[in-house]
Amino acid sequence: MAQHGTLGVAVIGTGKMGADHVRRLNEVTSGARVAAVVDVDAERVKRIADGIEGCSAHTDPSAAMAADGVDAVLIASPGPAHEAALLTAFEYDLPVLCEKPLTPGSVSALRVLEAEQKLGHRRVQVGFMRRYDTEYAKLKSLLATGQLGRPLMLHNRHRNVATPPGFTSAMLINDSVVHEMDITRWLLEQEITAVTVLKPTPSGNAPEGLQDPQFVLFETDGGAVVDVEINVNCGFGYQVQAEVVCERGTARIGDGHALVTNMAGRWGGTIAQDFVERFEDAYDRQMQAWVDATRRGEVTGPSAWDGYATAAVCEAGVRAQTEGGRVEVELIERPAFYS
Ligand code: NAD
Ligand code: ISE
Repeated sequence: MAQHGTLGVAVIGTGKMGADHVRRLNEVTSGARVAAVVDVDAERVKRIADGIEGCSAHTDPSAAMAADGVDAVLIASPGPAHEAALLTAFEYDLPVLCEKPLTPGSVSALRVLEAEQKLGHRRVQVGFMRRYDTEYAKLKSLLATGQLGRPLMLHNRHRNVATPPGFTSAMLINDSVVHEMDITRWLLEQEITAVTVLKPTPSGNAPEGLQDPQFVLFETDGGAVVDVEINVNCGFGYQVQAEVVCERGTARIGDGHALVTNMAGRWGGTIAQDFVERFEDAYDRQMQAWVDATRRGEVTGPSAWDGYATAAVCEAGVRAQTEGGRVEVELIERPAFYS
């Protein structure tokens, strides 16, 4: 470890998520410091590094990984840049927290799996932060007690206020529903075997040509059926809700009832406006867990296998969206390395 046993982190990509992770590492997380920052935007990365003591600025991920005091890597560049950054991190044998997606396709994800297995030890945690959300964690613990019986169905709602420019119909699956793919696999401890996508008439809020909302169905190898409303130009707020229907009861999270006010003959509360606000605690806990595990020499949390499995489900989802019908997920047998 670099200074006083703290973990020196190189942050690759300093846009919306990367900049927030830099702030988090500096101000919230204990036991870590930002030792290097990387971005293809040289001015931006210099501006960020200038505000952090002992932090170097780079436009090349490899130079950052070789920089003084770098012990670990956080990848927050766009998905298509992840594979190259991951393979470079493996060359330096550095632990990595990689924002979702691991890579944007199952073939590239398999290359990452193979390279990590060649190292002989796990290095990657994928940033499926919902696993660190208090409400999802409570739901998972409740299911594990068995009190409710076997899960039969899982209903999900995933709503964003509006999409950024350039957001495509496929991105509703690859960027947004990928979180429900991970959470379904994690909560139910089952693999997703098939995907069907239904397409209502697009909302008047959606940009021209965007298929929004979509209704996505998963089938699992444990016989559960899962639905996802993905609705990314709803206009009113950021909402992520989940309800598990089991043999002896149901359990639901995400209603946002943390603070309810009563005033002037009305009751109500506020709705978060984006993921940074809704999942702030989850991002914080994810980062602390990664730093703590890395300092212990361990790798925990969602693995490269989880990144590969969700990439395979995304591919089936995009095919179901464009070709119609039910599309089966093609998955390799899980290597013992990831059991
Ligand atoms: P962004 O466009 O705001 O930022 C990306 C940054 O990376 C930009 O500053 C860009 O200049 C830089 N960049 C581009 N190519 C690069 C390269 N090859 N090397 C280094 N830097 C490069 O994007 P974002 O919204 O911050 O998303 C970044 C990652 O975080 C994506 O993988 C995305 O899917 C993920 N993400 C996760 C969540 C979540 O809830 N977990 C939410 C949003 C985004
Ligand atoms: C974004 O990339 C995320 O990961 C958010 O968590 C999700 O809610 C959003 O829809 C995606 O675009």
